[in-house]
Amino acid sequence: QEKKKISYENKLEKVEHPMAKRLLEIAIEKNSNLIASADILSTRELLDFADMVGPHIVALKTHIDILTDFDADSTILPLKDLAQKHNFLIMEDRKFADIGNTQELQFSYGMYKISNWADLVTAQVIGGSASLDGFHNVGVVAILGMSSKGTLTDAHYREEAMKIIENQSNVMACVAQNEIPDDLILMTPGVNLSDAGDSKGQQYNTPEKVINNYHTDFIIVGRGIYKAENPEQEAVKYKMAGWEAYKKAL
Ligand code: 5FU
Repeated sequence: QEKKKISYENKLEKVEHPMAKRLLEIAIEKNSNLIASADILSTRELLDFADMVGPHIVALKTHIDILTDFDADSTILPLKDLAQKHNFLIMEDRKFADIGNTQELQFSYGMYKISNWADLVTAQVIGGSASLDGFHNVGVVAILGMSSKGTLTDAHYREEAMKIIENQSNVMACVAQNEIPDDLILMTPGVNLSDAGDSKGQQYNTPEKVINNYHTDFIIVGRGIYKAENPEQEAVKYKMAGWEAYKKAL
């Protein structure tokens, strides 16, 4: 008999990080396992997008450094208001990949001051265990495996990376393209219902495939939603596809 996926309710009992608990509670409340990646270049469009898809997502994933008009007051304050209005978390996909001291500076200083507003941040584990220690009051989402063609995150890398991740109390989730232990949250990007990839190495799977095959907890969808003619309608479509696949995998 095939192994069943663990439910969000059961995972809620296993996780310890407060941000992990919040994320799972939101999933249960909204019947959604959708994280929208808002790879959008202007504040106005980012905010409009967040307001549109907000009711359907558990988290909005940002690449804050691609905004051409970032401003703490006009970008972050309204974004935080929308996160509260629609009950989603803000996940900054910074993919930190340096020594601990530098990462701490990048996390709290410069123009973005990520530590002031992000609920979750992504980090590579390439710098080793101690490099992750400085992320306080945030949920760290560790990159275990990447979706791009030719990635160096092969089985050996992932095995070593997983040792770091499992012993790091501020890590609450992994980004990966494979199944992971039940006490961590799994997020999977590279999800699209109509494309197989792009011309720059991205590789796509359907929500059903990543939930069925990897038992992923959360699908991360970028262009599939924000490039659609009607992003709200498309967000609903991905949310329903993700939730149906989740229920079937239980
Ligand atoms: F860690 C990863 C990864 O392995 N693949 C990714 O695609 C992160 N991503 C991010 O998810 C990437 O930086 C984009 O922000 C997003 C995927 O966007 P897409 O438009 O759905 O391809």
